[in-house]
Amino acid sequence: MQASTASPPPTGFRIFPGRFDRREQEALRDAVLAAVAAAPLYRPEMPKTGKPFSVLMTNCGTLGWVSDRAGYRYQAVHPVTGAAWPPIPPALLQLWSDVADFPEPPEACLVNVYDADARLGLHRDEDEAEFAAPVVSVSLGDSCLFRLGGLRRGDPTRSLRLASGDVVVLGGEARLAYHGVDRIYPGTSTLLPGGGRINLTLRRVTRAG
Ligand code: MD6
Ligand code: FE
Repeated sequence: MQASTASPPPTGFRIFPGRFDRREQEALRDAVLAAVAAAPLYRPEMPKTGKPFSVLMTNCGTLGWVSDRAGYRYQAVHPVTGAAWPPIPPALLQLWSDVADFPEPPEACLVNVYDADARLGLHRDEDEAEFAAPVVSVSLGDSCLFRLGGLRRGDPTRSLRLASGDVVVLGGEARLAYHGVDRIYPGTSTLLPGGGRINLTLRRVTRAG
């Protein structure tokens, strides 16, 4: 991780550079590729316009985040195959218990897959009913330039370079902060066959209890 610009991030933003070592990253990669074999990557579309995302997606967990012309939502089945999502890999459940500081387990793990040209526009994760729980993210493969803003779209932003094995937590005030991925740095990791970047985000979707 390498930071640039001045203003402090919102409280509740945490980063754990190199939280997973190479061997752990390989094990996570293999678990994610197995999940992708069961729940194939698909290309989401923007609500209303149907404009395709540059990022490919799938999910693990009892609920998965999807986007199509009808809108953003969580659902229990894959939008193309109609099958239940595969389970969240145990190493990710362990990560959540280690860093989330929340008593209930995550229900969704969104898998974002980036090629060299993919981007993710500035957004907030706000389709969940439980904002007391953080969103916990893991980066695998090529590095990216991650942008973190504030609670309003126009707030100042800062940019961080995230590398394979890094973990980011958006909790507290940062839970509803704007963020996005401006670019991928191709060829910066040998983890993924064919290159690219995978980001895993763990979310609590329903109110706990
Ligand atoms: C990405 N991450 O790193 C996109 N959301 O590819 C996110 O959108 C994200 O990293 C919520 C919390 C952490 C994140
Ligand atoms: Fe997000």
